[in-house]
Amino acid sequence: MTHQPAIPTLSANDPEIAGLVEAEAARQHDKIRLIASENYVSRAVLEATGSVLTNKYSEGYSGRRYYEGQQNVDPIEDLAVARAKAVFGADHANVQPYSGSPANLAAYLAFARPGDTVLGMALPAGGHLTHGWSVSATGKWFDPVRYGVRKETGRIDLDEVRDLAREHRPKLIFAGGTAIPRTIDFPAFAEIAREVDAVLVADIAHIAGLVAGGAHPSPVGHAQVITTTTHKTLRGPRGAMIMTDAEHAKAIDKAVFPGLQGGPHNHTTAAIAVALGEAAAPGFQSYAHDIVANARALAEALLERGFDLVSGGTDNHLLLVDLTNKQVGGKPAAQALDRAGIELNYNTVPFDPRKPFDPSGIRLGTAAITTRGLRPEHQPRIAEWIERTVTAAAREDEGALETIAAEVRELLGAFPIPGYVA
Ligand code: DSN
Repeated sequence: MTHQPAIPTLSANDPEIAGLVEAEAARQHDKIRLIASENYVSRAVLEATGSVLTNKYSEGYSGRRYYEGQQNVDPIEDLAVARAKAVFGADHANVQPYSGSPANLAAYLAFARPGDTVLGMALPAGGHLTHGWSVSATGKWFDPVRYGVRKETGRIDLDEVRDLAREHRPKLIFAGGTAIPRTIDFPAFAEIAREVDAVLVADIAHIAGLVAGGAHPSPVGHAQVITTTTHKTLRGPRGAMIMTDAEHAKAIDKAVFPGLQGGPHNHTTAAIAVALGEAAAPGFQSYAHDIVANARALAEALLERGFDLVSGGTDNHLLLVDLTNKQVGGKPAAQALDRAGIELNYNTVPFDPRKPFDPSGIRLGTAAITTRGLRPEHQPRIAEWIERTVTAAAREDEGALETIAAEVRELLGAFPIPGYVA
């Protein structure tokens, strides 16, 4: 039972860290991983991430660096950029942001000034911290206005978005978030942004793989700026990219470097290129559609068991469950599910009466289990385990959780993961 690629030198030189890496590989093998922002990357992506490229400094852009020795890094970054443009059909791509939050900050630096108004989705409604939430620098240094979802439907209220945009004339409008189970209407957001002369930033971190695989409409041609992490449904390394139309390219490049960052992480750039190569290969389109099919099947199975899904279901990889009717909070449920071998996170639900650190909901996503090969026919079993666990959690029945964890491990034994040989 070992991590793949194998880590013999690490094991010899630093057994303490190696032991924890091995334990993490086993943990990722033994759990049904339903955290909506996670996945299993390929072994090729793992190899690129662990390569000697981590040794190199490359401040600047290809052909315009501040350090010598870029004979290999330049073509790697060129490939990553070309593949991003091809996969998404974008005019321009910057693959250097360290992760999603810095990518979003680049949009602020490029197109707004401190104190300017920005319009984003409220965090408790499904937005992201960097869309202007109060505790984020974006909420402290800018003047944020927030939209939410309709109480009756759990869906984005585009009338509210339009009204707020007309009233506040934001410099930036963010479309996208971290807990949105439904299709995002990019053309409608674009129309609103055009009307008030705002730059539309589509944050597709969660759905990038679905967009790449044709399982969610693309924001290209609607949003001038598209930010994304590379490690969620897109199934690449921890990192991010920004795509733009031709007009907004230069400002974004200047904002990323030298505006916000120094040297790009070249090992990550290479791994992004590898992941984008995989996203362009035959098979990725089916993967993207399979993620959605699994999410729909899981939603149906949970609804049949009386779970209350925000918006009543899902169009993408993500489900948000309000556990109020199950008499258990999101946090104790998530902790019990983890002990039962089902890993997810507690989450606020729209209009949540409870506190963010102890909210009413749990968030689930199907990107990782789909990579692993689980199919719609497995989803009723997962829903059954979730129900049994939630019931056991309400009764504080630890024995029931151990039984479920053993059943989970038995099923998963037939579904290998790329980073581990059992
Ligand atoms: N942490 C990411 C997520 O889980 O959605 C957002 O930053």
